[in-house]
Amino acid sequence: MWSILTRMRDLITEYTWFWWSSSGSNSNTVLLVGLDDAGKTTLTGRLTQNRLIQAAPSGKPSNYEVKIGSTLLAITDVGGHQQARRLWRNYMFASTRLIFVIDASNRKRLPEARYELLNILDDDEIQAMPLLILANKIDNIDKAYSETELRHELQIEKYLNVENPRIKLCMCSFTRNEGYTEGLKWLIKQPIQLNN
Ligand code: G3D
Ligand code: MG
Repeated sequence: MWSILTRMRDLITEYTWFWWSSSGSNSNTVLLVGLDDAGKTTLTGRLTQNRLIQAAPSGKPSNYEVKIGSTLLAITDVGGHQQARRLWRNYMFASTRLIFVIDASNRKRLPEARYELLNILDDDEIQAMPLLILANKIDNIDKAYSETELRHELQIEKYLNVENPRIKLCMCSFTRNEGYTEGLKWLIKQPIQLNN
């Protein structure tokens, strides 16, 4: 009985959070990064139309506008292939918040994802930017890392074990529409520096 109530509460949260008001700036630029195939396009489909969209072949950066309460997010997806990754840093300077999507079920590519993530976290010039890590595809239950394993594998414990962490890790599944709303709510509430 309790699990049914919990599931109902989760469902209501997942489908109504768009209308919740938020504190913070009225306009925010969010850069969406992560390796190719992590689920970035799937997330933008969820956020803009709340449905699964067919991923277009990687190419030009894509821009999306998402209204969350009183907060308008301008989300840019630059792509995740090697060539696109070189652009991430340039786009970061025009952004106020970051989302890093990881395929939590792809153990083979975890070192590659960790390398790119730590590059961002250790970059002195973007230290102040809040960063949400969305560990996607946890519906692949046989392969997906647990949250504890992932914190360890990504070597992000030191960034999380502080009083006011600038990063947050959320375990989620975009196809199941689960697990990412709490992270987005956290992200838009973080104080931002406009002149990063
Ligand atoms: P990208 O934009 O980061 O490159 P995409 O990634 O959004 O194009 O997603 C890559 C593949 O992962 C897609 O599969 C997509 O359906 C799948 N995917 C996205 N989110 C999830 C999820 O939560 N769970 C699972 N199991 N798969 C997911 P295809 O087959 O179309 O390439
Ligand atoms: Mg894509």
